[in-house]
Amino acid sequence: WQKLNWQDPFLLEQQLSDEQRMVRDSAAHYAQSRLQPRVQQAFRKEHTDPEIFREMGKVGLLGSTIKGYGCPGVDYISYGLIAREVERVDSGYRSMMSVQSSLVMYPIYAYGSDAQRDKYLPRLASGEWIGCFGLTEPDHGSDPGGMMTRARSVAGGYSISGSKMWITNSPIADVFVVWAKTDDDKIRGFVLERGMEGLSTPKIEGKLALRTSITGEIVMDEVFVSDKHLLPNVEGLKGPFGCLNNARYGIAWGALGAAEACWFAARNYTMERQQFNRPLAATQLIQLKLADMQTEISLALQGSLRAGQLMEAGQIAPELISLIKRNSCGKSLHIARQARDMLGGNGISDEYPVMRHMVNLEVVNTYEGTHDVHALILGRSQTDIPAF
Ligand code: TGC
Ligand code: FAD
Repeated sequence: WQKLNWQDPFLLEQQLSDEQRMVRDSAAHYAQSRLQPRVQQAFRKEHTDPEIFREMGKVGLLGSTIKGYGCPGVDYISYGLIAREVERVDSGYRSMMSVQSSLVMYPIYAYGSDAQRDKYLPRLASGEWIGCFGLTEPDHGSDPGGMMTRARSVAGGYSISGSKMWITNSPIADVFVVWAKTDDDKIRGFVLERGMEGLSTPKIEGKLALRTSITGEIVMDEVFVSDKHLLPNVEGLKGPFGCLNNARYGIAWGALGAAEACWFAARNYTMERQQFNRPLAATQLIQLKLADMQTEISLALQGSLRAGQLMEAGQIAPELISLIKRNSCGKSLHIARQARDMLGGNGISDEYPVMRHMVNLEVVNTYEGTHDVHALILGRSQTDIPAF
């Protein structure tokens, strides 16, 4: 019998290839050396540093699964490992990266023309340009099929009017992947650019979570775009959902990085903190919580790894992505709340990462499909009855 590696009970490390470990180590080095030192002040001051995109571009973290166009072309397990390392520092930084990679570069790569790929992908890969993804609207979040944004056919192109709400990166974005209904009522994707007449991107103020990542609206008042700005190779909701599959998969890994940070912080704290003349970690209730954290995180990592293998093999069902996204987010949020409690009064201070992770995970549990919407997706797959 082996002694249990308590931090890695399933020996995930052994299941990775040399290349995956190398990608993970390089992301971990970047996250710990460049992001960790900034995060406390960035969250406190609600500051998003656009330079982070340039830095991530240099390290190969943007559009990392894309082959060509200045992207490294790593596999999906490596993409998950990157998300985990970045989100170990802060969910906001992972948000910035995953929107750029999965929700902006991926649709241009998968649905765009050659000219669109050549124009946008290299600059998005280097972080010279920042991208955002506009699907959610003020009155249509969980039901994007009801969107009101319209792209009316006009001479030479389209006139787009409508507004998108809760859009990661929008106030600092150069490139906007926006979904709108055309005259035939079909949902189509468009690539808009900063500076187009009628386009504005007000920042959403007063966010109590994800404060390192700027969020805004995209307001479009008869924005004219030529035909060259239409993504030619997809129509219908499967366009945006195809992008969301990749992003949700990354979140399943990423949220676990935040959960691990909370677990380790809670363990270290309770090993040191003495009450009633012994460490808190010597009490049964604390050990129960540590055991639950270890169990949920290690099982969820193993599930995410298997999902990554299925992604690579082209055998994954979107519902499995719902399952791991929902599980990782819900469990990570619970772990963060428990860790916050275990740190007592110190748990609410930003000297420790747990409360920041906790409030961030409230967002991660909501965006890219809420916890309950993913339950309904899974319910539909078992019963064939849509209960939305
Ligand atoms: P439904 O009838 O289910 O589907 C319509 C069409 O879409 C296809 N489809 C998918 N295709 C690929 N992948 C998927 N996961 C797909 N899910 C559906 C489907 O086959 C169908 O195609 P077709 O050809 O037959 O037309 O559509 P519905 O309107 O009933 O959908 C219901 C529901 C709940 C599944 C869906 O609307 C949903 O997932 N809602 C959640 C919305 C959401 O996730 N929004 C995310 C916004 S982006 C974001 O949050 C970014 S945050 C990023 C960050 O900062 O990190
Ligand atoms: P609603 O859909 O109004 O849901 C409210 C509640 O009702 C939830 O609990 C939900 O589970 C529940 N509910 C909804 N429908 C049902 C039902 N049929 N049955 C039972 N319960 C139901 N969107 C983008 O397009 N791009 C982005 O970059 C982006 N970034 C974001 C960043 C942040 C910080 C946040 C907070 C959100 C972001 N979003 C983005 C939007 C996000 O995807 C939506 O907030 C999310 O999909 C939920 O939509 P909603 O907020 O309108 O909530």
